[in-house]
Amino acid sequence: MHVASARSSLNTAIQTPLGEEVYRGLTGHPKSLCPWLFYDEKGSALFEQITALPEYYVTRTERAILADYADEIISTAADRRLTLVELGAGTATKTGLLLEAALRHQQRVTYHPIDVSESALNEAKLRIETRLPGVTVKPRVADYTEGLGAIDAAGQRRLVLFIGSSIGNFEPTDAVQLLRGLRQQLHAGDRLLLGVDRIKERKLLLAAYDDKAGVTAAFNLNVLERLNRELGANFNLRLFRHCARWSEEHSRIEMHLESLVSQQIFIPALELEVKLNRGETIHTENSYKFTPEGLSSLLERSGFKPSRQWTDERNWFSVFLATAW
Ligand code: AVJ
Repeated sequence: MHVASARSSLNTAIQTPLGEEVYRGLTGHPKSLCPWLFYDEKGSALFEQITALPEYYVTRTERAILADYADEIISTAADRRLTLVELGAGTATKTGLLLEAALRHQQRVTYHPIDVSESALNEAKLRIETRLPGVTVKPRVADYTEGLGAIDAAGQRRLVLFIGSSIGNFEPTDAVQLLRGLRQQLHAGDRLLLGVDRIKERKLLLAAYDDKAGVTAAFNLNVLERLNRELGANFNLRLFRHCARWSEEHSRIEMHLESLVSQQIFIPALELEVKLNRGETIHTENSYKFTPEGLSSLLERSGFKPSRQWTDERNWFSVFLATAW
């Protein structure tokens, strides 16, 4: 291969979001990779499996809260007719509960799911419009940090859903930035519904991120498989071990991939050599857990006034309704 063409293929790989992130993460100290890298086709399927695991209480607990309180949530939010917007909607399986409640409250609802995955959005539109006549779905392929202001709510009250504990993936300062950015695109009086996981017994948290069946381990290791496939890397998955840790100091679950030996990895598309010591880890995810006070303060610092909170009988998960002011 000519030097010139090697350069240009290198540049194209580094300039993709994937290449940029992998380069940044694996040349950093300590080594890390961003959680969004998990969600290729296989990773998304593994995440769906995680949500059904006995140890992973997160999804089913939030769903139970929405099932119990959807009508109350909607009537608290709806001082005017509502338009629903969802950030990182995915296939929007829990949203149906809120849409049904909204339909009991008003005859027609417009729902704007925003997600980076076009296929997930198409699936959601088809499923929801078939099952819930009265709901008009207007999907939007976008990163949820942008383009919310462009959504025409036709004078209705916007209810923005940011559920599924997605906020937990952000560093506290980034979470504030994200919510402030969101606030700027809303009008005073618009609503935010935030689903967050709560601090609980360490044993329960660790089990949720290190299940017996090994699905979370496979989910974590899949990121290396993705780098092998998409960047030509030569990670040997058997030389890494999934590990989940609870950091009391940061109130977060950390997921890491620990190198079992001293080894060198080559990533041709980035012309990058990565050296790992035995026991060194690649930090792949933070999942922050909250107290109601911590979350209220986060909302207040971001321009939202918390109005109500709903939780399950074990206080494992909370759904917060807040108002932009
Ligand atoms: C999708 C970010 C809510 O943090 O619980 C599940 C992702 N990682 N198991 C979470 C995840 C490992 C999940 N979120």
